[in-house]
Amino acid sequence: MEQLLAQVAQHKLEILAAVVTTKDELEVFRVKYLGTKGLVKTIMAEMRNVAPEQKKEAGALLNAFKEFTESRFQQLLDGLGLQEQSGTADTDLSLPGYKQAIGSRHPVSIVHNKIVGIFQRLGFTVAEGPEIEDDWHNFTALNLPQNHPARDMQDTFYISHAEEGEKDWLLRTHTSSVQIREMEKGILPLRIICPGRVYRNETISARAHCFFNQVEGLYIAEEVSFADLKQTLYFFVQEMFGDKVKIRFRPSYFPFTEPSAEMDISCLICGGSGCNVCKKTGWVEILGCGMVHPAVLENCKIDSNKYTGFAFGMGIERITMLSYQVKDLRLFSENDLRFLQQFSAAT
Ligand code: 2NM
Repeated sequence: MEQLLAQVAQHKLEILAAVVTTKDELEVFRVKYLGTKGLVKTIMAEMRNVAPEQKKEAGALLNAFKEFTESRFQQLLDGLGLQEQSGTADTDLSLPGYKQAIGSRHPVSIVHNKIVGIFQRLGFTVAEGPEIEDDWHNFTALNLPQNHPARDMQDTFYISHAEEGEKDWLLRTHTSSVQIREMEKGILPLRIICPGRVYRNETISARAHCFFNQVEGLYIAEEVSFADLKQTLYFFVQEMFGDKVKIRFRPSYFPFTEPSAEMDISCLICGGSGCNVCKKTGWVEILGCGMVHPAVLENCKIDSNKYTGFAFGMGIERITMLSYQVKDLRLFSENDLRFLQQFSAAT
């Protein structure tokens, strides 16, 4: 019995250490241990030599050994199966690899960069400022005193209501507030563009959103004229939309400019013959502009007898819609990949 125990232990080690890498090697293992003349059968035959009072114990030992060997066989078989799945012979090395998804630039970002690039070539520098503003920089300094009816033109998101002696905080409704901050610095001449997100309390639709992006421009120096404004904007339009595009100015009103105008370009879609985009007029509005109101200059401690300036403002989403024929503004903020992936990653 002692001898039998030692033998079984020895064989178990051997079986555990067995390695097979092919079906043939596995067959050799099977014949050697589990075949009709295999080790398990041979050692089972040893039962004959075991004393009767030890038969029960020996039987259990040998049955366990048989099960152990069978399960090791199964283990080796499973191992071969796995190897076959990852086997080299069936691997097609010419298959393309997994594609890494690369992000694309947002269309508003592409157009933003293009607009900024054009004005930078004219000598404008980019100025930025806070999105949370006070009443002075967003309204009062821009010639919209308290209770001025023009304040109703912009539905404002207020984020606090001023207690005695405190400020009213709001989300800027235009980036003109940044231009006020720049003018207040008192460094002249000034030639800046202010791109950035602005907020208005509007019902969201295909044509309006409660936040969007603007680029506003400002040029202040001695003897800046409306002719300078026109030529600057004409250059911008040609660079942006091509040299076949025409422009026209219509008189308008903004409290911060006098005179004020709105600028149209000839319709990019129909070339002026009339379509849905231009509502059959042949023209589409793209920006507002004017000569900076003397009161605005004085609010920023700039001598309005010495300095004059022009300013303009446009919505980046609007220019993007015209450039790419996007018909619904909501697409810009919904992050639908089917929309976003249509734009190139490069620019
Ligand atoms: C517009 C239209 C016309 C404008 C005016 C100023 C400032 F600060 F100089 F007074 N910044 N931007 C302006 C003028 C903006 O947007 C449609």
